[in-house]
Amino acid sequence: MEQNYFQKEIETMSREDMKQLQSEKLVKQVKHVYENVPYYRDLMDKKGVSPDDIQSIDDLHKLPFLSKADLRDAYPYGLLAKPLEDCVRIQSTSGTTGRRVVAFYTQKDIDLWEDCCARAITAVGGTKKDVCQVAYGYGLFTGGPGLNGGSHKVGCLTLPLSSGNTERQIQFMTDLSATILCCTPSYAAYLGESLKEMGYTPETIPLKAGIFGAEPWTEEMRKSIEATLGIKAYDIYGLTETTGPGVSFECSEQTGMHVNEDHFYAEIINPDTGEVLPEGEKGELVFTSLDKEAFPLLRYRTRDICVLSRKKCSCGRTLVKMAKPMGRTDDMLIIRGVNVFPSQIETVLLKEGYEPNYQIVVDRVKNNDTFDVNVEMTPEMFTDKVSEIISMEKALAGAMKTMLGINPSVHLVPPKTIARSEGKAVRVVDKRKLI
Ligand code: DLL
Repeated sequence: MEQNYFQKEIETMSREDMKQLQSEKLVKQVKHVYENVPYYRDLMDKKGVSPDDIQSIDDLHKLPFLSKADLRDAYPYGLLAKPLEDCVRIQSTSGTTGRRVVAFYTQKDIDLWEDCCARAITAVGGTKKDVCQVAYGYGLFTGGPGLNGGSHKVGCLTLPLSSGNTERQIQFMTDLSATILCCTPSYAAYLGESLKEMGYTPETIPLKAGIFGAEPWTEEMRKSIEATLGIKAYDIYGLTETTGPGVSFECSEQTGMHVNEDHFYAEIINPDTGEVLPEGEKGELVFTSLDKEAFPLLRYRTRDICVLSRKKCSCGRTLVKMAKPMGRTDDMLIIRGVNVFPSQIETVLLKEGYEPNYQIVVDRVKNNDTFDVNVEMTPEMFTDKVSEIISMEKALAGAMKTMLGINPSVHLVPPKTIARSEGKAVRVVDKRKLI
């Protein structure tokens, strides 16, 4: 029978049935972890909680948290819950300092993960008639392999381009009439710019939808990508520690991402106290893998700041929704004592008519923070008249001051002088040594 990746019985399940399903899975999962992961067993013993104390999802709060520091301590095999001979794959996170995070998968874990990505592709209207261009990186990064697997499951013709080589991306996209594009939002914006320069208009670009994630992006950026490429742009979220992309995905309503909560239970906590917060309150997102076998993290602290909502969704799905992450508890910059999120800068730029091509440089000179924002002028606004540039810089700095509460030094630079990214954009250069 043909698989239908709108998994109606799960995705539209009643709240009570979902809670029942999650509870059954959690009870089993806690036993599995306690018996097979000495590292987590120690944490549970220290907290004085045993598998018998976990009878339903309502008992989840009794379990200890895991964080990136635990992953580093237990590196590489300390959190593995299955014998190595049952594992078929690893994936790893890109570029954090110190030890990398290595996640393990059994074949069943890969199937589960690819199912989640297939649900995401289906939610943007994808079917076996689509041509799906996967321009996330392949390899250790989860973006390429995850969406590639999801695209196969849906039955799309999959173009495994990986990231980079923009000329080749555009050639395949236009020659083979790709209809769905999967990549980071910053790379989607860059592809859009390149297509425009080559004379393509939104009407002549074959794409109809994009599945963009792996980094923060704003509503303004969504609108700008949608206009340039002539598509609907959907968000997708995930992290290596839980599987990769597809932990949550956007539907036709485009107002947040449905969490695949039959596999990943989401909580929002107060990052300072660990207290679980009620629906609708902003805090740190925490995930529990309910049925992963090899690397089943319980109460993993993502550091992403987020809000959950159970408001009725017009798409019919009942899966809880998470907002776009609003920053991270650990990428938040504190400049001259003020909290600054790069996404706030992006919002100002797009509102003021700039493209989201910018870089924040923070330094400390004589015990004072310096805060510089380099911003590309668009070709339309480009000028070499110093007086004009100075007044544009002043206006932009004023708009940023209004948003942030502190004054940056804005430096306008000619178009195309800030390095473009084929993966995650490097938005912040923090030269301060604060630790
Ligand atoms: O970025 C997995 C992924 C690949 C997601 C492709 C979506 C698409 P990591 O490299 O482990 O995994 O990074 C995970 O990236 O904790 C968030 O801070 C951030 N992130 C992921 N998706 C989004 C998104 C992949 N849609 C970390 N919006 C997460 C904002 C995101 N931030």
